[in-house]
Amino acid sequence: MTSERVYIALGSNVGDRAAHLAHARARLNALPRTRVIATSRVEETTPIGPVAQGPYLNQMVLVETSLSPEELLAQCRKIEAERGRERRERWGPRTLDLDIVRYGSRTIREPNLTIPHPELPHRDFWRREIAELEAVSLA
Ligand code: PH2
Ligand code: MG
Ligand code: MG
Repeated sequence: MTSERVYIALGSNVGDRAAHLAHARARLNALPRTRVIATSRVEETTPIGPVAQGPYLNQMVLVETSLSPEELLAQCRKIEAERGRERRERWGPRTLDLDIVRYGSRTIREPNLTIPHPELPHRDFWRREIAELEAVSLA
């Protein structure tokens, strides 16, 4: 069974933000055929996009998994739901967001999943956090 290195971005700007991120890290590490290899530092970031909302805590997590992209996406949605995530307006405030940013070297263009994540070129903090994790995993 081959596993892939997958970068998952965590974000939260509602409620106990640090607790939501901690829940996501623990749940990702407990998924079948999956383990968390490294985590970036947590950063507080200014909200991006058209909706007025509070600041985010963001963090990048590097996992190794043999779940398929679709299986992993379904698990991420489940973890979001556990923290009361509601899908209302696009780009609006959220208790917990898990975005699959990179999945090995794969390119995926499905209606519900685009990899690499289309926002990657526009989010300096994601690129900074990935660079941090690449440094760790080469050490
Ligand atoms: N996520 C959004 C919308 N805006 N802004 C920041 N700073 N961080 C995010 O993770 C974020 C955002 C939609 O997913
Ligand atoms: Mg997002
Ligand atoms: Mg999302």
